[in-house]
Amino acid sequence: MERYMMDLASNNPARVQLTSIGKSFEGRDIWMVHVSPDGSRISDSDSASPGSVWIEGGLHAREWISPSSTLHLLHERVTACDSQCDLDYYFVPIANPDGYEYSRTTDRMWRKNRAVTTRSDCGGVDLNRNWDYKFGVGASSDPCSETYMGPAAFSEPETRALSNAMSKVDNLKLMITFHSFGQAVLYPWGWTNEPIEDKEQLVRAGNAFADAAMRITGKSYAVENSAGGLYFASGATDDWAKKVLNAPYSFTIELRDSGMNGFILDASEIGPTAREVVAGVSALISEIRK
Ligand code: 0X9
Ligand code: ZN
Repeated sequence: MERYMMDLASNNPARVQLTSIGKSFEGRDIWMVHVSPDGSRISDSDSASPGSVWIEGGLHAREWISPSSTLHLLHERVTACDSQCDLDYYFVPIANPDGYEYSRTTDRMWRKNRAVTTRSDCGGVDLNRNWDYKFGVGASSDPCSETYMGPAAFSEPETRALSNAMSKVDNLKLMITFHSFGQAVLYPWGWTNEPIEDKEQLVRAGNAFADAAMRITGKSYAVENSAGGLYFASGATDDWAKKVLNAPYSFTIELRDSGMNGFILDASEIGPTAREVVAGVSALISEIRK
């Protein structure tokens, strides 16, 4: 995956830039790929793009379909430039590289990062409970829990790197973090059941993703509020991007599940899931540009 990102950057020097936004707990690079607008699409070369899109993948270690689909989407955005390549795209396909590696080598069902905690027998912080907005609501303070929020908001190098880089993005219009499983487009809030004020436009954009996915593969995605549709959970990427960065559109998209164990998909699902994501994101962006 790293080699793919490096090759993409070196083969497309005018549009693709690869940067390490920081190191993980164990010292791995966290890579961000910036895809700039295609120059030919912008009439005035001095003018800024109409907006930026941030795509996060792999925050949870065992959700392998997330980095995979994120890379497919990245590939499509670079190689199949269409009416949407006047935007700036920022991709972090493997937001939790230590966890991903640990899931590959040691414990397939690992979720968190690989931080050493106060408990020698229980490591790891749930990076989707560690963001600095409503930290601690609907999360666990027990290091042995799968949803351990960590000792403090942004205690983890991964969430610090991600939030620092996301904060520097100009004119952030859309944030999507890909997770699995459950086939759902989740919109804020995750920390409260109070309906969000711009619910209508979030649902409209979410429906555009779901309708496109249905058209392309027949799979159904529910469009629902994080807290109501799923469960209370705070300190996640979506609520932070919406509240702190004021990104008008912020979603957690839960990708495919399968019959046996939703996290462990058959390899034959990789291609179709990626096609759903590519069609879904493209439809979602078209909808929000209206
Ligand atoms: O619980 C989570 O972190 C996400 N589900 S997962 O099965 N991939 O772990 C959902 C997060 C939804 N967003 C918020 N609750 N803010
Ligand atoms: Zn997840």
